Amino acid sequence: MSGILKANSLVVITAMALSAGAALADPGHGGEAAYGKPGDPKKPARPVQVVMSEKDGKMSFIPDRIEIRRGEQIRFQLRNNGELDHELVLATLEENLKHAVAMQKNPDMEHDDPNAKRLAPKKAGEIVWAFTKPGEFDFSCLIPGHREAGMTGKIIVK
Ligand SMILES: [Cu+2]
Repeated sequence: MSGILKANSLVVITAMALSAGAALADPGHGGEAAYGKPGDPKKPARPVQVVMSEKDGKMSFIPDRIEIRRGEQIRFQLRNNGELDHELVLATLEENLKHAVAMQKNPDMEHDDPNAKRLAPKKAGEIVWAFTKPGEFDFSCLIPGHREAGMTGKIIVK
């Protein structure tokens, strides 16, 4: 009995520690995330076009793999060619997986963060992001069911 209680409180403590870590990494709070920081629109940026769409029950980003040099600033030019709303959320894989669980509970959660953009069908938008650190990062559509249907991609910063 006490063993079970102990296990439960450990889970709670771990969850609290994880959410504290996410808050620190959140670029919306002025800090720099593991995957970089909001771009400076006055500085040069390499344009990268990303198209969102769905077809035959599959959803995708094209391309779904983007290579970037460390220190490069990217202007993601997003276009939703589908019939549904889509979004691109840039983060670490861990953050996006955790965020996806939060979205399942609150599907209408809106993102007003510099690392995310939600687009209605046939709309275009931009994210300008500075990739200051090397690593492999994730971009996904976190609208429930979309990541599972294929809307995810990888960013490699070298
Ligand atoms: Cu989507």
